[in-house]
Amino acid sequence: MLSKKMNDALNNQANRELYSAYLYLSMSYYFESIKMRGFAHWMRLQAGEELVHTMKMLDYTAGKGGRAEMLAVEAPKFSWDSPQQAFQHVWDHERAVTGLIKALVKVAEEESDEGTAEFLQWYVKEQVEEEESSDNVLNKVKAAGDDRSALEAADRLLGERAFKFPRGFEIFP
Ligand code: OFO
Repeated sequence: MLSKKMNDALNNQANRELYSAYLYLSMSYYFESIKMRGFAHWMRLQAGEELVHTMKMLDYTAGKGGRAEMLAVEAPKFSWDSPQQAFQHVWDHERAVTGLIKALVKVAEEESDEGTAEFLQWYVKEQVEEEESSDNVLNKVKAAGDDRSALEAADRLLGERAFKFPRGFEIFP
């Protein structure tokens, strides 16, 4: 059984994961609007991953006798000045999320909830991957700079991304 403090903290983090999905969808439609369809595709898949992160956390909460609660989702930013600014935002955002996950692990430890601390290790590892992939993409976009044909090449490359459910979890088992 989860403590109330742990239950609330998990619901708050699930809300932040859903916000991440919302943010990346917003970026996806921003890229659609500037006709960079590969970047839009990459962001759409990223939003899908965030939805998986959200539901995995809510499922865990409910499965441990807690109550999964849908909290209000903040509206994300609507537009960016350039692809580089958007991908910089992704990188900054993912680093901030890593901080939130670490804080959540701390709550589990303070609550002497070893099961939740262990469950959260999945997110700790996932964040390492999220930071790596966003850093990678940011570097590609930075290298392209203002060169339109280099940006279009990066756009095509990111457009090849395929959706993979994150390790060991599918939304619809
Ligand atoms: Fe859920 O990893 Fe990004 O935010």
